[in-house]
Amino acid sequence: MRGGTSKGPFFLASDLPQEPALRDRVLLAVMGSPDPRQIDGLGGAEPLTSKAAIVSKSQRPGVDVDFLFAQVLIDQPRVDVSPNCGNMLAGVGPFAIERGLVVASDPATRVSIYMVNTGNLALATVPTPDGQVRYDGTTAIAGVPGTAAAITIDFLDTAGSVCESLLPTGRARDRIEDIDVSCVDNGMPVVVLAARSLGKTGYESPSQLDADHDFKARLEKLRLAAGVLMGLGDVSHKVVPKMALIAPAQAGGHVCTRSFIPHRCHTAIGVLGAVSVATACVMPGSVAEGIARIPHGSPRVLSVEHPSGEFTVTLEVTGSGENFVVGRSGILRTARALMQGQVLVPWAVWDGRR
Ligand code: NQM
Repeated sequence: MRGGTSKGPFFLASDLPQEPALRDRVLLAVMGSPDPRQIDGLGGAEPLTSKAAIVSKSQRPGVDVDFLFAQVLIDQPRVDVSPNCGNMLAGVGPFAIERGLVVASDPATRVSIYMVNTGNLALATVPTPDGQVRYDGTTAIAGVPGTAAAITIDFLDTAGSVCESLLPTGRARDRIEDIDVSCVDNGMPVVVLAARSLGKTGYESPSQLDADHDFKARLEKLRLAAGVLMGLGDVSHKVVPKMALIAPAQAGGHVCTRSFIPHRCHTAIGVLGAVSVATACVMPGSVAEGIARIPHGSPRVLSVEHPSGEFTVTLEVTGSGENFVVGRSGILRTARALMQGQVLVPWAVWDGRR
């Protein structure tokens, strides 16, 4: 399925091994990792198309399905299940309905989803006229050609998803290697910093940024140091925290971003990454002060600009200063079922024999 700006196989949990090491070997074989081209599998040789979703009926009271997200690394034989993915999440509601895990209503179905990776809840509303999932529609999202049916997703409790809290270092701003950063986890651990503090405008293209090896090395050094400060330990083999450069908005939005996931520049921005950046923007004392425009009202509606357009995040915010609290956040995505079938996994992967 395509979920938002990501794509990958969706599995019923009952079709995969329960044991994590064997499950990961199967996922690596499905996607063709490790290999920079993923030529021997279904992976698309870039992080946004090297993802899998594992879905099951939930045993939790009031929850419809459990969703485990797997980031299959491309050039290493590893699968990272530490963060979530708000894009793949967009496919979970339609998949759950089509696979009979949730009974559809007319005209829309609410699917409550427990995100196993981070232990948070999301509420997706999927258009289901006459009890059938409707994929076509008029909603455009940046990074996906054409239009499709809107799926709205509310995140109920994402503060401190992977880290201990919304501000994992306990501060809205830290100084690492002489650079001011804000470390925020509102669904995704992200290190937010002013593009200009690393000598960038923040308006460069992803390929320009990816081609600057000195800059990328400096960014990774900052990330490793931030990972320790955020309580994540040695993050050299983890896909979190992500890094986000910010600059004043250029196209009528509230802030402009270039995000790194974490080693390649995103051609758009991750869903929960955008929620965390938007949270940094409204957070008193963060590095976004003087860079982001802050909308008023409640919920706050922030337009986060990125290399291929913008991403709108709604945030419920109460209090100020030390009493600043973020509640529910909301986003809009689309999804598409692309194929149904069986992926063939070599026997050797299951029994370990070559
Ligand atoms: O932040 C990219 C994506 C993502 C993850 C990444 C995502 C999110 O665009 O919720 O969606 O950060 O690796 O799919």
